[in-house]
Amino acid sequence: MTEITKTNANTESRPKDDRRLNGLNEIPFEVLEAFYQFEHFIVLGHQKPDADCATSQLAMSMALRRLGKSVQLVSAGPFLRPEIVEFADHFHSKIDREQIQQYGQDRTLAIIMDCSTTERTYFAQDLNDLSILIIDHHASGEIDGDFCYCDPQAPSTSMLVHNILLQLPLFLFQMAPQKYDGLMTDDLHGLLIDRKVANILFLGFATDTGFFRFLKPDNAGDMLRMVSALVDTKIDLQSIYQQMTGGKLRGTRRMLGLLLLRAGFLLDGRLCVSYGLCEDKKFWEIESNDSDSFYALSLATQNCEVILLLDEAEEGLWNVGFRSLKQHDVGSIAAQFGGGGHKNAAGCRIEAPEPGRALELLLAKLSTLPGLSIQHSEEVREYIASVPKFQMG
Ligand SMILES: [Mn+2]
Repeated sequence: MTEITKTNANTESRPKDDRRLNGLNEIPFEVLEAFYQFEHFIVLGHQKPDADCATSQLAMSMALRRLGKSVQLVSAGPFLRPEIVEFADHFHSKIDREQIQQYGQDRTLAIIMDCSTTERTYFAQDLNDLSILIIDHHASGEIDGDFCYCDPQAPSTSMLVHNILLQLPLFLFQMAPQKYDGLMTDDLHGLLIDRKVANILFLGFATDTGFFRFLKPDNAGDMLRMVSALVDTKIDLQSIYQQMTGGKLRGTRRMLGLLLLRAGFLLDGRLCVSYGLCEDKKFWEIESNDSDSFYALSLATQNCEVILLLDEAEEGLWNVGFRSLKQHDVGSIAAQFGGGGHKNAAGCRIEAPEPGRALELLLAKLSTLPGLSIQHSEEVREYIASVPKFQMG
């Protein structure tokens, strides 16, 4: 049996697959090859996984196991969001070093998904001696991988996984026809992507695109054509929507009311600012705010274009969420505070003794965005001054 050469396997002998994704970057040959060469995979994502991260990890692990690979599916958690709670049991909270020894470091690949640094997985020190593949769709931040399939045009990491799962069977078959004989069917799409995997991938896609609405005009058509194949497996879109949006604790509804009551609609309502404190969460007995609903309701407000939500993580430490419409690049603001995200959705953490001070720092930076001259606005100063250290009762 002759070995398939790189050029040969990569292009010429690859039959045209009509469903192959067009609106995304080509998967680098070395990335596909890595799935062929490595035997043991540690599938990681960022801490505090969202649905895109968790589903990408899960779908990738399921596919690799179907291909006869050994997989450690690992997450630092916590699985706080209701839409991914049901996945938590599939994940280990630690990397099993013994298994790595058993397979050998040179046959082990760590896949880091939905972020681009080992740091964000919480397992950086365990990964020093391993080869690393990054699969991510975020633009900001450096990339520390030996292999990388990163594409900022992709609406979700799950979409990149979807693309890999589409192309992998044929690639593996071409690399080793005898070993992967069973992979050749007419329906390449159905091989690794059955209804169960389709459900999982679609949830990741749906959450990161806000059920399609964050898709970019440039490649929305391609993306929708691609997920149509997931929908063809007869997944139930209404239950996925309910999984994505439902199941929230009643306390989060009260807290949402509080965030809306506290919101300042500044600069003719173009900028919406609000904040939540640790003691609020304690009072309403919730672990986290339903910030997504706050963003959706605020962006639905007349004139509103930019949102800043401050959420106290612990004494003196604040999680900051930004959302924006149109040209406002809040990702660049978050990046200046060491955070990340996209142009219209981003986050960071800052230290400040009280919310008013945190807002001052953040608004000063937001003021550098074209069309948001906040710095000299009297109403913004007034709003900041009005932000108390809120006391319940
Ligand atoms: Mn994502």
